[in-house]
Amino acid sequence: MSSVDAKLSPARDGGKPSIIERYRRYLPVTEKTCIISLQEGDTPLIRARNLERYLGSLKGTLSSPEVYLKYEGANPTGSFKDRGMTMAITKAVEEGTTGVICASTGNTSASAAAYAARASIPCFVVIPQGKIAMGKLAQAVMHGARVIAVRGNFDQALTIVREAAERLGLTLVNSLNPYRIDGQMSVAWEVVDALGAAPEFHFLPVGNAGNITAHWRGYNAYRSAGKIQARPRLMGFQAAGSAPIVLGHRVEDPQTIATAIRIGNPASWQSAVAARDESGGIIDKVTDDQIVEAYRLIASLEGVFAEPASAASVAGLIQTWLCGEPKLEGRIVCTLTGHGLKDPERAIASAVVPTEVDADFAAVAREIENRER
Ligand code: AN7
Repeated sequence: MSSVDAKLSPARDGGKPSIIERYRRYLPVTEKTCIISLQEGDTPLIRARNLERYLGSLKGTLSSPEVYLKYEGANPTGSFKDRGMTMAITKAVEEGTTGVICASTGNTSASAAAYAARASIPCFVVIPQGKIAMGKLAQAVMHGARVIAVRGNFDQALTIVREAAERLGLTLVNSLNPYRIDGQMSVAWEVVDALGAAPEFHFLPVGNAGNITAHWRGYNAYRSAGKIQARPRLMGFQAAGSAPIVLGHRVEDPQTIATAIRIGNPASWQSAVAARDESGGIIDKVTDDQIVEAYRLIASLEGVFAEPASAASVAGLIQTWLCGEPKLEGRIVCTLTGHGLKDPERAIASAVVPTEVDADFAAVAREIENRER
């Protein structure tokens, strides 16, 4: 049993209200529910005017659509997973769980570990050995999760944890857990609350496909509640080497530098296809080169550091803008799913390496003058 205070509420404790408190009426909680929160959500929605000018320059025009970045890296553990995890862990505790388990390409494990620590419950995470970014592994171990690295990929890890949850009586906190999707709907609500309406297009990366499912359900819930009429077209992007939904078949050995979305058999495949079709959107692929290019652009043009998988949304935006189909107009939101600091090794490999000089003024000044030329 967890030792959480039944009255726990971030707002009551003087913090900012958690998403469960803010969106209580759309979520399966009661007044009695003890909320496990790290004050997730309420992330920045950043107008990307430099990126807009860049898009214009690609076509030699000054006009471009309005682009906004929904920066999910600003969540407590540095990714959008916290929106779903606050719900999943809150409900697991409410239902008297003995412990939680997940498979992960990294961010789910970091988030599960943090929220489980806060709830004082055991957390087991199964990851593909050698294929998760260093920052994410650091988080899982620091928060006290039991980390098991399997010699295989994410899809194999997910199969194993589904069986483990069933046979060992643990609560599965992958997005197969419906409470994860419930919490993740809140990203769409925040976008609408900020813009006053739904955007025309919403771009996002697709891996296990829980998040595109949640975005769509979120917009639909707001429409049912009468908050919006029009809904956005959802524009999902997979990495070219891990693009099962685009190809229409499983990928046995998925590959991409964007390890977060290195997934060959997405759990929410059907609902992602439904979100695409019902919204009149697309699910397409972008290459690793396009991902790295977008990753650098977001950081250098806008000062927003997102991890490579997140950049698939902006890579998809650039690709769609260049090919002209569908025609982009109105307001466009790109969800940037995770923080760039999660994967410092990729950042350093993608950028200009620092110049090393002697520790004297003249040597440093020479470098500064060189750069200015
Ligand atoms: C930064 O952590 O699947 O399509 O195990 O970490 O909802 O899977 C992460 C996925 C996009 C894809 N961006 O979202 C995991 C995991 C980032 C991510 C995705 C992930 P889904």
